[in-house]
Amino acid sequence: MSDHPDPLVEPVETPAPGPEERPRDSLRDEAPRKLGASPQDPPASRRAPFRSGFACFVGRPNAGKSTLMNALVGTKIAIASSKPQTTRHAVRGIVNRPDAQLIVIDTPGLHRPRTLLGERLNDLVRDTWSEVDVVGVCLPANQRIGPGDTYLVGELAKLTKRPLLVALATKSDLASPGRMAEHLLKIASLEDELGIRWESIIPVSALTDDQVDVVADELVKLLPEGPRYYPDGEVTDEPTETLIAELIREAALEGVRDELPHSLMVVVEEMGKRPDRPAERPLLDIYASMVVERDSQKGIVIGHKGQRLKEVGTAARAQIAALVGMPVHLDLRVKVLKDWQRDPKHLNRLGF
Ligand SMILES: Nc1nc2c(ncn2[C@@H]2O[C@H](COP(=O)(O)OP(=O)(O)OP(=O)(O)O)[C@@H](O)[C@H]2O)c(=O)[nH]1
Ligand SMILES: [Mg+2]
Repeated sequence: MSDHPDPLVEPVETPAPGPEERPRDSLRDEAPRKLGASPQDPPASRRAPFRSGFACFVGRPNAGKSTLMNALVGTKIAIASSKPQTTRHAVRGIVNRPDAQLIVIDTPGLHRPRTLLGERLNDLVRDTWSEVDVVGVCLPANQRIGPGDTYLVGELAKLTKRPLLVALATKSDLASPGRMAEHLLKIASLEDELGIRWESIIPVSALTDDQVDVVADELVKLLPEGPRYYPDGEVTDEPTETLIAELIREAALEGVRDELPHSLMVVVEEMGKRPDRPAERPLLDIYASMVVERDSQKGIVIGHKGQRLKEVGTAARAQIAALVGMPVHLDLRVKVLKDWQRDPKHLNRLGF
């Protein structure tokens, strides 16, 4: 990774901890400490208590978790695709409101692991559960509740320090009213079946923006009183390099299938503003590698006469330019890292 200053992230002053702080735990400790009320906030006498805290979305792969987080935050922070297991790390999106700051953690879909990467992703999901105030369980309305879902909710039920649970019937635009009613009843019946309690059950469509505000209100209502953990206006603490690598991976996922989506990984090797450019015509140089596991996959990713690689580069470049707010020169290479998903050394080095 480069050490160029991150163009998206403003440096945050971290004041010394005050006496009235909440008990420490790791998520709250990692968040930059802030910052009291901002000048635009109404005076304390007219203010409802400020709420803040952490929620995570869980659900099987492809349930719509990342799309819902993006809709709540109002910015694309996590990539989404029709391929299962698109998300590979815990991505934080920050919802800033006058009355609250909600930090949403989007985790990978819980699944039956077939590789060491899969096992590590599942561990990451479980680690997150114990650290959040609320868990939003995403149960897509276009699919029946299956063994994967009951397993997941059953695991949540076993936690000793159990977070509050909200059921989200995602992709509501894909279900008829009759089908939705049946789905909601089935979700409600999980309470007795698995010994849990839903704080609420909410149908939502991130795609058509139906009830996304209701989800935000409900999650905020369940947060404790607390300070802003991140400066107002900040939407994520993901490093820009990571966001860029993810946008390239999203573009590369388009049109590949079978094992290849799982084998694909993107690393930004270096990036920086091109020197000697006039201030009004900046250009960001990005050198990135698409990593695959086998030589045969390399050929597919590059495509006939490099056509696929070119298409991926063009699609990613447009998204990245929108993200960083300046034109981008993207140098995209393809590398083979044999069986990286199963190799602890590779995984450690890649940050899994
Ligand atoms: N019709 C419809 N499609 C949706 C909605 N939300 C998500 N999708 C689609 O469902 C697919 C999966 O969405 P993601 O947000 O990537 O799902 P995910 O749960 O994050 O998946 P993983 O990261 O693989 O666990 C994508 O093709 C989305 O466009 C929705 O509200 N309505
Ligand atoms: Mg996802």
